[in-house]
Amino acid sequence: MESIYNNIMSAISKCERLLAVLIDPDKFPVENTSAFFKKVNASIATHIFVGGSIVGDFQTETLVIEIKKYTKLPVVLFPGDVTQITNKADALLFLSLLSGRNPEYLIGKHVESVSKLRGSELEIIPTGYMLIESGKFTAVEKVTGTKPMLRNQIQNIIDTSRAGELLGMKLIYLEAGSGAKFPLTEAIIRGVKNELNIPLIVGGGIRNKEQLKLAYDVGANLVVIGTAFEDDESFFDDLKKIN
Ligand code: 1GP
Repeated sequence: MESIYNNIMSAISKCERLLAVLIDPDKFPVENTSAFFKKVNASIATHIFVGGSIVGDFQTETLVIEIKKYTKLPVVLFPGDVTQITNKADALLFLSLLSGRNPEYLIGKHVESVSKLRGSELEIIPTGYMLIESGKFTAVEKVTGTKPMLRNQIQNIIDTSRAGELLGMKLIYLEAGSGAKFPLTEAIIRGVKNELNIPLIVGGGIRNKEQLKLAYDVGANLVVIGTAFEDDESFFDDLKKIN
């Protein structure tokens, strides 16, 4: 497979809007994969992200193997833990939790993962991950023991994302948290995008076409949606490809 990161860059240069369907191995019934991917493949989705905050050993690998049977879309790991890394996927978001100050999620888990990544063909994409408060206590906060950034402290959010870029990260993932009550505000997305020279991923709490369009219009290059598809697969019908 061609470089997923290069494909993202090339899509952005053509002003294409990218959409990742997030699948949490802990919540997704593997036996639904075939039916679910009929809908995914007919939709405007461009990427599959796989990961979750709390996932049992081998659940991710089993699911990735199954997903690969039903789609040609790139499968990108979005791991909540080292145990979720599998060579069966195409790429790995190598996440640093820039919004928090827990060294385990800034460098500790990364060191732990190296023995697993040695010799692996996974494309590794260093990604600055930033959790912004969304009116709900999230699994990320619970697992990482960190607090999200305050949504009214926009300059701090902008400066943090820019620091991630200066550290050499290739993507910034701005996150309201899975199942967030409300998605990130226009001001946050726009402010961060204006300062960044690397692609911007936005996710959390996006449940309809209007919110999706707004996220793109104000600067998201790639939007991630999970819960809306988990709750109601008919959302894929709204996002069908137009041939
Ligand atoms: C979570 O950004 C993703 O990490 C997707 O969030 O489940 O709310 O769509 P939702």
